[in-house]
This record gives sequence, C-alpha cells and structure tokens, in this order.
Amino acid sequence: MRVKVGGEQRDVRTLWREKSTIRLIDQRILPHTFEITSLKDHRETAAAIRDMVMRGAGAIGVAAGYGMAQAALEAKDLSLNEFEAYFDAAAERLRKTRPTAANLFHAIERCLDAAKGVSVSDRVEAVVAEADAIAEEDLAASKRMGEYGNSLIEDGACILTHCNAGALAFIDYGTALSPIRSAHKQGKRVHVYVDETRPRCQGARLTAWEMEQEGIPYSLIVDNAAGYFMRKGEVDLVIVGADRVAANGDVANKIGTYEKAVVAKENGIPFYVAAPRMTFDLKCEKGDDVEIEERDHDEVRKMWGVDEKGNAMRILISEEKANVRNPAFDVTPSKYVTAFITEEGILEPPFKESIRKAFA
Ligand code: RI2
Repeated sequence: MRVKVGGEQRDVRTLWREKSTIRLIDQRILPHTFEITSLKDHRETAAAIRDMVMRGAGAIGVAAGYGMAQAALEAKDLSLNEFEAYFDAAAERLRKTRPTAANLFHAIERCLDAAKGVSVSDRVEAVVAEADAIAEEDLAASKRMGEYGNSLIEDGACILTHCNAGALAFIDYGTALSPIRSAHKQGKRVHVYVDETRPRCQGARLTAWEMEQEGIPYSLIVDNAAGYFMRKGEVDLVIVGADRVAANGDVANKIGTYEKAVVAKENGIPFYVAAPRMTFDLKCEKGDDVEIEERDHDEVRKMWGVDEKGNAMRILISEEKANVRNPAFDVTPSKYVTAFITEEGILEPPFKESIRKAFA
C-alpha cells in the first residue's frame, strides 16, 4: 500500500520477513503514529499476534507462518529430535494466540507438513520457503479478490464495510477493501461507509486511515448508524472480510457483522464476504462450531486515543469494575450472504456446493 510518511509517499507491506526478523506496521498506534517495529523470535511473534500489534485473518496467518520459520531458524543447530520438540512447542505456542481466524491454523499446519525432510537443515529450508510462499499466495489472492470484487461495484456505488479487512488485515490490498481499491483505481466513483467497530475501533483507526492514504471518499459512522443509512437507501452493497468460513457458508467475522447482514437482507441490499482459500475451513461444518474469542474486558470499559496535544492515552468510559462481556466475533448464517468474493471467483449459493467445488 502507498502511505504518506513525513510528507513522503512510500510503498509498504503490512509485514515482511528479513532473515529471522519480522518487520511490521504497529497497528496499535495507528492512525496517530506510523511506526515499523521488529519481532526477533517466534515468542515475540506469538505475543504480537495475541496483543494485536498486527491483526486481521490474513495478516495473522502470514505472521504465524513467519513465526514457524523463526522457530525453525532458532532450532537450526539442534539434533533432529530436539528440533522436532522445539518446533512442535513453537506451533503450540502460536496456536494459542488467537482462536478464531482459520488462516492462523492453516499456516501452522502447512509449516508442520513442510518440515518433513531428512536433515534439520532440509527442514529449516523447507519451512522458511513455505512461510514465504504463504505470504506471496496471500498477496496474489488479495489482488485477485480485488479484480473479481470490482465487477460487483457500479460507478457511483455507496459501500458499507465493518472492521478493517484492508491492506492492514493482509500483506497488502486486503479482502473487503481490495475490490474497493480496484474500483477506485479504475476511476469508478465510490463512497465508503466505515463502521467504527467497537471495542477496538479497527474501522475508525485503520479503515479510515487506509481510505485517507488512498484518497477514497468515505464517511466514518458509529456502529449504531449502519441500519439508519441502509434503511434510507444510502447503501448499495455491503462488503466485509471473514475470520473463518464454515463448509456450509456460515461466516465468523468481527462482532457486529451479523447485525449488518440481517439489516442488509431486510432492506434488499447485497451482502458480500471477501475471503481467500486460507479463511475457509472445510473441516468445520457450520458456524456454531467456530470457537469465538472473548477478549479482555478493559477493551469495553476503556478507549484509546490521543489528547489535543497528540499524547497517547487510554480513558475509562464506564464504571471501573463494570461487568462486561466481550466476544470479538459473531457468526452470520449463510442465508444472509449474497456471495463470496474469492481468488477463485465469485461463489454463489448453494454455498455447500460452490465452496466445495472451489476449494476441496
Ligand atoms: P481479513 C478482523 O478481526 C475482523 O473480523 C475483520 O473482518 C477480519 O479480521 C479481517 O480479516 P481482528 O483480527 O478477512 O481485527 O481481511 O480482531 O483477513
């Protein structure tokens, strides 16, 4: 993606590998501060996934793959038995970071499968190559989702999106925002309604920032306003990303997605989910089988921001010990999904068949 840093335009990926170090944009401090940070070993990478230094299903999948590559490199001088024990423990550590996004588990399994060579050095080489391949595939998939999804966007369209399924949620381009980028680049006039997406405000902090960087017209709205604009006829289509799609087409995505989908259907507005192969979990039969992450209660009680002098701060907005529930995701039943935008094309209902045909 193109970003403006200190008055200069610069092309940057969300995260990348430099030997055994991962370099990435620190998403916790955007949009107020743009900073590239480093993760030196797989333990730091696991902590960064858990603490959401980077987030988004695609990005955490790539980070998990890179984390496996780091673990392999850390163990390169061990005996074969010791290597296996170290590598399996690293996989377990990375698996425990965030439970919902399918990409994370697919990436770890792919790296475990790659580590089958006879010698430790063969295994290290294969794992590093696999991690790099995952990143490049994700990049190619998001570009293709952009091209396919662009065909669904008419000149003048108003598009609602939830959370951040943009370049920051991937290596670049994104899922839901990739078609919007393509449409804008092609000269179509689009307007994006950006849900703020409490509690972590990925819409307000990240999607709005991406729209600013690209010069795509948008309006930031509070989560509660989406229904208002849909009912008024000001939204032509909804595009969201996904953290896991079950074999029957049920979608686990950021909390609040379900409500948007129901209101879209009620108002006859198409509801699209943009997701690559790595987000589909064909072993998961239905959405109710997806583990939904519950996060820290302080995410609901408090908000992050900067004061008028630009100093970062976190403020309490409720009773200090307010009783809280904080599910990070919800499940949208497939009947509310108009179609999936994937790197294999647009998948239409019946989804059991179209998903199996595209990805089995
Ligand atoms: P991609 C986010 O979760 C949201 O659920 C968002 O829709 C999804 O990841 C985007 O992932 P979080 O990681 O579909 O910010 O773009 O909690 O890969």
